Amino acid sequence: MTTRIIRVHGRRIWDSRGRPTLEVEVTTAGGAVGRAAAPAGASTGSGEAVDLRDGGAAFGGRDVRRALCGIEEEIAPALVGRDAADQEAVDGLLVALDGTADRSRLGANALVATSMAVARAAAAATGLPLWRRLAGGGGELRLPLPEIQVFGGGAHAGGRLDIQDVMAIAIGAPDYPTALDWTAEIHRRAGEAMAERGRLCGVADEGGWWPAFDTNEQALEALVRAIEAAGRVPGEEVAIALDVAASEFGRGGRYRLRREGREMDGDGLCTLLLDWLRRYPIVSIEDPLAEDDAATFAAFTRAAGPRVQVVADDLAVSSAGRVREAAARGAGNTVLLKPNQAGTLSETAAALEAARRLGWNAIVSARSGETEDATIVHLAVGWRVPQLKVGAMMRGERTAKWNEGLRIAEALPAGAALPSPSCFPWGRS
Ligand code: 2PG
Ligand code: MG
Repeated sequence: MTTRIIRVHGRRIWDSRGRPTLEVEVTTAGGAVGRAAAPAGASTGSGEAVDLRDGGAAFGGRDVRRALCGIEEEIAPALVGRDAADQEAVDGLLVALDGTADRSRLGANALVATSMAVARAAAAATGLPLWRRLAGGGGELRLPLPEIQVFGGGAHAGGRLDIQDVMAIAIGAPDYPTALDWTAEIHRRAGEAMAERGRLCGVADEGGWWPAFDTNEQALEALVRAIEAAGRVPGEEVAIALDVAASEFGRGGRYRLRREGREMDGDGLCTLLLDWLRRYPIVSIEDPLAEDDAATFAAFTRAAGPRVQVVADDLAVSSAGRVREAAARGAGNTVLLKPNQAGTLSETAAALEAARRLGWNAIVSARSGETEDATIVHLAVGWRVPQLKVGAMMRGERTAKWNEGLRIAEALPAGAALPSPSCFPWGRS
């Protein structure tokens, strides 16, 4: 059997925040090698699978030597001899081996790198790119619509904005390369305008500009101006997506907008966001309320209406069970899928499946701490997820993903075509 695993090798490498992370290489009997690396979040949901980090003084306690030992001493011996082509069995074994509910014994970082490396090895062994192997039969494959960061904030930019991601979605772009072209120009224009006003501090964790705004709303105004300066029509060709990441500044129903020196309850935050929805071309809002405020999250989802994409990240943490709970409450209509929140690919796929059954949409997402690993692009294409969130078109760990999409486009029967507008809440009549 060419897909039999004969070697699992862990390696300590570096992520885009200059922190240690894990890479795993899986070799099969046929000589195929699959490699994948673990990303790391900064604004993590409390229900996420947990990384194993060393603690202590070095690298802020974030070293991964213990997790690396787990790969070499426990995961490798358990996986050797198993079939890389049976992803569910491999992932089930990883979960059982870890033995904890939150994956903290071996670490979600060890598990996700191994799980993705096994998938890549199985694809390599059968001579297929991963996206094609994941797709199996079924319908047409398209590249995902990019959700691209222009301004960073929150935990990714020292709290310079309260909201975390101010992003552009090229909803009117005819294809994937054009979506990148339009957004790159918007990103450039936004940076230029900020520099002219002396409001540019640098680049945030995901490659968006690290801005000096006085209010959160100034970021929305600046993005609309950048869209226009790039020659695009706001709301028709390019719209705004936000990740409010409200769990970062809200707890127990109170929300503190430090940038603006004001505090409000959940209803107050809803009112603020609904006002933005009326006045700016926003089509998507992620984590509008905190993870401990599901009732207000649901109230916001109802008030925003069916044409606005309301994305559950911290609330659903790529977990099938939590997607079901959120949907039962009416909190959100779209799930953000980050494999390391779940721990393994099979669990991430289960969250996608749960979302689909409930009529929810999905977005595959990178983390704020990334590597050059581009596996998530293959997941988005192969799993037919219509959107991808990776950060900006700057910083190598981000371009690694956007550029992988350009490569995949050359092999897709539909070329660089994007999903039909009817795949998205804002495109439905
Ligand atoms: C998010 C991600 C990406 P992090 O909140 O959606 O923007 O950030 O990886 O820090 O959780
Ligand atoms: Mg988020």
